[in-house]
Amino acid sequence: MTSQNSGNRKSRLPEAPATRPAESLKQDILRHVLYSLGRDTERPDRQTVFRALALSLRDRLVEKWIASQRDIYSRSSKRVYYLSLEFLPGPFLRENLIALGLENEAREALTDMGFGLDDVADEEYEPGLGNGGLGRLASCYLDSMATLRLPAYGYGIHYAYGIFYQLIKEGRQVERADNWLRGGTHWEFERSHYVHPVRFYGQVREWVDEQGRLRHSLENATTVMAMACDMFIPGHKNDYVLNMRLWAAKTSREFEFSFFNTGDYIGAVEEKIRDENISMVLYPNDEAPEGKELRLKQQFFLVSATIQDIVRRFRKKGIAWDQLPRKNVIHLNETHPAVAIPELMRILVDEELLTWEEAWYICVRTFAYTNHTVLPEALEVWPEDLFRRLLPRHLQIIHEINRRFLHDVRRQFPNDPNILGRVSLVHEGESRWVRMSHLAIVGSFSVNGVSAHHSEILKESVFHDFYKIFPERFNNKTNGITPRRWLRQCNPTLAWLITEHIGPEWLTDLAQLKKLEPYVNSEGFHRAWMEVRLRNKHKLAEYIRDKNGITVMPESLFDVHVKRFHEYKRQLLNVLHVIALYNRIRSSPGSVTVPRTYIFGGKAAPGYYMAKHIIRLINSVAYTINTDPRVGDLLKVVFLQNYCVTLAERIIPATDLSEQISTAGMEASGTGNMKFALNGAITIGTHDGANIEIMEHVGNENLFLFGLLSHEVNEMRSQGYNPRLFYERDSELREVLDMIAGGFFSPSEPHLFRDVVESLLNHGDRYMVLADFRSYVYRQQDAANAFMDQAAWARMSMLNTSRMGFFSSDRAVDEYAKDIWGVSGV
Ligand code: 9GP
Repeated sequence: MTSQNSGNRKSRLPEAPATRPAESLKQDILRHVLYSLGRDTERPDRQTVFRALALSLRDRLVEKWIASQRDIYSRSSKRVYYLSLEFLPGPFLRENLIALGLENEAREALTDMGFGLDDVADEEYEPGLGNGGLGRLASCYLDSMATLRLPAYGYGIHYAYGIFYQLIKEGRQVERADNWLRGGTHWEFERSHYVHPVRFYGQVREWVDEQGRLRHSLENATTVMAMACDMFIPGHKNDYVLNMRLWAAKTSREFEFSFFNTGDYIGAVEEKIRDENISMVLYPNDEAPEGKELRLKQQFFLVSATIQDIVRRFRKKGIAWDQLPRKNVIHLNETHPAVAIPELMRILVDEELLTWEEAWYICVRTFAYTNHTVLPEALEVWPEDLFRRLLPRHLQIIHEINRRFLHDVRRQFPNDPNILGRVSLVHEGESRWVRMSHLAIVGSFSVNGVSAHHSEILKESVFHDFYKIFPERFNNKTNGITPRRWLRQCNPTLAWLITEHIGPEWLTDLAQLKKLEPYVNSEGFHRAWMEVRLRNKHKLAEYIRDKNGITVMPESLFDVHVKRFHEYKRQLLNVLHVIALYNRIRSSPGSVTVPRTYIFGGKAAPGYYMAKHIIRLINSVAYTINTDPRVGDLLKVVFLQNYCVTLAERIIPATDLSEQISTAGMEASGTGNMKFALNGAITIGTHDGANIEIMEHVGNENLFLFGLLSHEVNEMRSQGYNPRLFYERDSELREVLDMIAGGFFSPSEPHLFRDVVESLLNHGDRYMVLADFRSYVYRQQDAANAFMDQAAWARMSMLNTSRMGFFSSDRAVDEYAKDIWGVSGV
């Protein structure tokens, strides 16, 4: 990442106070080069300039943050605390420059120093503190909360290692540690004085105090300190800045002293390392919790430090505890931070000596919970034994919550005794498990899904019993994405073209994009639109040539499937179709007329065998096709390694066809689908998650939906789905599967991919790949036909962009603010 390019000799030490913003920025950069980074201002390298620019922006951000905090204090506003085990902010530099309105000034300042803004921005290494959709959504929401001037705080973990760096070696995924901190942190402030003790393990002591009250306290606990690291999230050109506070684990001082005093120096250091491990690494599992003790520790670590912070701020107000929900709302992003519910109960009952009823009244009015998945394996549960060992008092509290809850349910449903087992917070069987989603629902006043379709599924099936018990709690908040990053920043020329025609208001009011519609019939606009898109494709083609050594035709249809690898996302269905096309090209040249470039990207959880195997299959298929001279430019297959926010920003603006092909009923929402459509890509997708709402907004004629509906998936399964029938009936499909199983793509290891085919034919094809294959092939043909008419394609592309206004995270966050949080902008 570092570069030795040095600037020209015009650089100088800080001079007299500058007046022009560009000049003032330049002086700040030089000051940081010298005084913060200790480098010679005459010849800073690019990395140094990047860091100095970041520090100069941080100066501006912190000033605005302090002013924003004062505003919140002076108005005594109700605050929103957004708790998430993951945030995936992506690189900050451009986003901050745009938000601060300093892009041109930075360009000028850097040019003056002999650097290009693009090159300097490329020096940034993004913090990968999330797995995918859930973490990226949290970051989009912080951006919108800042833009809407909400009194909000993001709380998460400062992992030393984020999501692993993915390499593709001989077609296989190889994981490398992601040391995102190796270049230092230029955006954050480490608050070594802001530490909270977090206590694990130990035993609960019960005792009676002088007033005759039964009290509980934790003895012999292990204490780890949580230290705050603050990063700033600016609103769009509104001088408002929010704080994302990430906790890093530090060993406690008493601990160090005790060991050093007894002379066990190495012991002290070992313990220190063990304690600090808590925030060492992000778990790389998306949609399938690993159930490891360290992960539960991480969850409690975040929760305990955050609740202490919230309580500290609340105490300063000196008002009664029952005012807590009037002044604060705590949002749980998934069940990961749900242990916040018993933690707040513990503080109120054990420390503040409120009665159980008083404390529960406060809790249930303070928490709100968003569910992001319906996959059974992703619904988080913890072995009760583990809970008892790690958080003994919290388990007691969960049992008490459960006892009272089941008591009420029994009264509400006297004729349905089985409901008790279904809704209990503790699953009782051979082994006992704490069900975190049940805890989150029972302890929150609001439970929402993330697309209309998903929220219906929650009510109708996954949480149907709870919906009967608490119908008023359930609601929908369809996800959204920030247009600042996902159009203005990643696709600056398209953004400029849009602004030129309809003005800049769309940046904070995405519905304004509708104003583009009159231009869809203008030939000049068409041409400009397609020119911008083609230029983006040229840039991506260059990147592919540099990174993968593959030459692709920018004029070909760029068909893109980038997201996490999971069987339900069905990258396998895509590759089956690629092979079918390949066979058509080989068997009847001339039958495939639209040249295509298939681009894949995404990480698989390191322990997820089948997902990794599918990555390998794609790379083997890519090798076979790309080296077959009969294919030529008609078909190219590319796997771009290490998909991340930075890479998404390159790929999305260059995409023609966006693959959103999950098994219906399994993708809660998706947000990639929104990013592509906003940038003018056409969706090929299933009736799933937010695809359905995208179809409602852009029009059925402007995207390609296919496949079974969720209720058809369920019906087919309950009637005994037999994937073999599809294999037997469909000769094209049969040929494709036989090639994979027979080693066509792995000649040196003929059995290599047999298990992929087995999973489809002999193990039930859980994700209904074969059932949807034929309708997918037809819709792909429709897409190819549509692409041949470039004018019609351009029209579809423009209509997609112009009708995506609803999918702004500003709209989504505004709905959260009004319907759930009860807060408004300051
Ligand atoms: O799988 C969902 C994805 O569909 C959704 O867009 C995203 C944000 O709401 O959350 C994902 N869920 C998870 O990552 C795990 O719950």
